[in-house]
This record gives sequence, structure tokens and C-alpha cells, in this order.
Amino acid sequence: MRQMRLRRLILLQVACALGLTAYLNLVKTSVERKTLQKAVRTDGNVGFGGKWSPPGRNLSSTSEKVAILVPFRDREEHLDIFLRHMHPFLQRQGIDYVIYVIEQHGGEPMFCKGLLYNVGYTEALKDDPTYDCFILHDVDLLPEDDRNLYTCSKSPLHLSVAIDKFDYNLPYTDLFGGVSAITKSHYRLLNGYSNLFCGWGGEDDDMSLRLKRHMLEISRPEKDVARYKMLPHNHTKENPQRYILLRHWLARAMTDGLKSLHTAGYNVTSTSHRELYTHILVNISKRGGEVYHPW
Ligand code: NGS
Repeated sequence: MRQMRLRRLILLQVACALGLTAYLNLVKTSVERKTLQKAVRTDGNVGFGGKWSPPGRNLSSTSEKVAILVPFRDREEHLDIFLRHMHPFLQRQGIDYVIYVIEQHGGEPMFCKGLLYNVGYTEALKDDPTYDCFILHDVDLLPEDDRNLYTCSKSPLHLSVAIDKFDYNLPYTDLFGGVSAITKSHYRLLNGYSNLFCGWGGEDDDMSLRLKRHMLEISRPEKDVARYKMLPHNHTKENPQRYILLRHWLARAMTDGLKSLHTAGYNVTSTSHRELYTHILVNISKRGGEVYHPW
């Protein structure tokens, strides 16, 4: 009898200890979540889908609406750091914005950044046709200075002028990659990016040539303002066909881009409004080894 009572007492103590541990874990997780949210949310809440408007903005407001397009694949750790950095940064600037992460999965083994930008542009406008300005943003670049404004101007803007990796110097004058800002109408006029560049390099140089063709000069903020930190990563697989594609840029400029998106061989698998961004999942069908010659 005494032994049974003792056993029951021990069981009760074990149950209490387990219950207390579970409760403490729950509190810990909730505190961690709140700390992350606090780090991300500076002034008011980030709406579901990664939307935010400056307080006091109403429907009749004329301020610019900005879509931040981030092509993405296999870089969860970068995305986490990027989002924690960007929401407070954009809110301090008072930008009316939404962050779109356009993720490539399956099919084509190489990363097709230009095509992902075109899909992001098209899907963002389906989500909200009133965007005026698009920021084209690599996930591994973090702006260092709040004076580097994420808005559009009359001519396309190249914002990542000074990156730590290049000792805060611009590698070449025609560079348009990294982070850029372009109006909705200019993006359309340029026929967006080429859909054909898969693998690292060249899609931004092709865009730069499109700008020249339309006599759109690249503007840049001051070098001491447009400073960026690049997150460390392994070099992505280069596109061996980029120079061949670039040689024929003019023949492709009118057709290859937004206008040929419907034949570019992709489908949007899902669109979901996540806590800190709108997620667009894209499957790009595998391309052959040969350079595709639509021209
Ligand atoms: C050039 C690439 C661009 C690229 C730039 C900077 O060589 O696409 O380097 O790259 N052009 C070609 O390969 C034709 S970075 O080191 O910042 O990734 O944007």
C-alpha cells in the first residue's frame, strides 16, 4: 500500500516536471517569436504578404507604390537576414511597399533571374495594378544607408553603386545589376528582361543595352550614400552562353521579354501571402543545352 502511494507520488512529480518544461518551452518560443517580430516591425505592423504603408496614408494619397522584386532560390539564410534588414529600412524611409519573393523550383537547373523578374513584375501587377515603381533586388545585398531612397525617378536608377565586395567602387559604368529601380512604364517599354539568361551573369548587361536602345540613361545616387554589404555565398554556376546571347541582344530586344513570357516555358505553382513577404513559386521547364534562337 505504502509502495503504491510512493509510486503514485513519483509519477505525479514526473508529470508536473514534464508539464512545467513544456510550459517553459512554449513561453520561450513565444518570447523568441515576439523578439523577431519586434526586430522586423518598427513602425506599425507589416501586413500579411509583406505589405506596409506609412501611417496616415489613405486611398486618395498620391504617394508612389513600390513593389520590391526578389528572385530567389536555395538561400533561406539570406532571405531571413534580408527581410529582417529590409522591413525596418523601408519603413524608416516611409515607403509604401510590398516585398515579393519569386522563387524558382524544379525543372531548369540554372537560376533564370531575368525570367523571374518578368514573372514577378507580371504577378505583382495582377495582385495590385496600381504599382508605379519596381525595385529589382538581389537577396544577398543589404543597403547600409537610409539616405539611399527606394523610389523611382525619371530615368532608371542603379542603386547598388558601392558594394563592400568591390571596395565600395563601381566595377563598370554600364552595370545595372544588384539593386535597381525602374518605373512600371519604363519596364514595359523595355520589354522587361530577356527570358533566356539562365545561370550567373549577363541578364543585367542585356538590360543595360535595352536602356541604351531607348536612350534611357542610368542615374545613380552618390557613392557615399549607395553603399551595400554583400552576404557571403558560394559563386553560382555561370551561364556559359551569356556572351553568345549578348552578341545578339538587338535582334532579341523587341521580342524576348515580357512579350514572349507566355511562351517562355514556366508556370506559377502557387502564390501565398506569408508573414513578411508575398511568395510566388515558379517552375521553369528545363531548357536544352543549345542556345535558343527565337530571332
Ligand atoms: C559582370 C556580369 C554581370 C554581373 C557583374 C557583377 O561580369 O552580369 O559582372 O557581378 N556580366 C557578364 O558576365 C557578361 S557581381 O560580382 O556583382 O555578381 O552583374
